[in-house]
Amino acid sequence: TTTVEAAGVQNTTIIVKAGEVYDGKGARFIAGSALGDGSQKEGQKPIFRVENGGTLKNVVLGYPAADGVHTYGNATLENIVWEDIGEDAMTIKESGTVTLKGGSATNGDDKMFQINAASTFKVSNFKGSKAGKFIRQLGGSTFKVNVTIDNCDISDMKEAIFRTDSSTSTVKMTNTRYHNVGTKFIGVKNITESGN
Ligand code: DGU
Ligand code: CA
Ligand code: CA
Ligand code: CA
Repeated sequence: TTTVEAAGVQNTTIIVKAGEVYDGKGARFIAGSALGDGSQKEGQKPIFRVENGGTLKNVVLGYPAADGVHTYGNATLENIVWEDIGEDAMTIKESGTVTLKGGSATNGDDKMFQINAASTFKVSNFKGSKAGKFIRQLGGSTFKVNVTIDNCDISDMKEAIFRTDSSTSTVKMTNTRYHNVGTKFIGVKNITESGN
């Protein structure tokens, strides 16, 4: 299924239902005040919610982007451009494999990608710049997250590329260019790197 809703100011979250493909064809979305102001205030709503097996592609999120994109289960995110990061850009809310390929994100105060459930997060061919952390596993959580970063360009992170408090979480970073990222990995016990 391909659904393109009207682009522009969103005052309700757009839901990409289980198994559905949502192709924005390059349309640009921003959050209305009902979703949030894109500040560091918690509890803002996402512009997109992607349910299990859903695909979101070819969309631009502009300022203010509120709580960005939330995923529930397995999700594919392709060519998503965050012109600005709101409270955060994307959150894994429920366990699954989340694959993010292509696109970019910039201008965040703290987290770019927030992981709130045991999951596999695969990011490739993505450019991330100007935030606190490229990826943050929920503070204090001990579930396992497997992160793979391939062919990315990561720059200007105040703190880290991936920060976790879980001794079981892992990261594999390959063929990635990075610059000014603070401490590359914080709290990660299992690190594999090549070609960076
Ligand atoms: O106390 O639960 O920042 O999903 C901390 C909060 C925080 C989350 C997270 C998020 O970890 O709200 O945006
Ligand atoms: Ca937050
Ligand atoms: Ca958030
Ligand atoms: Ca921002």
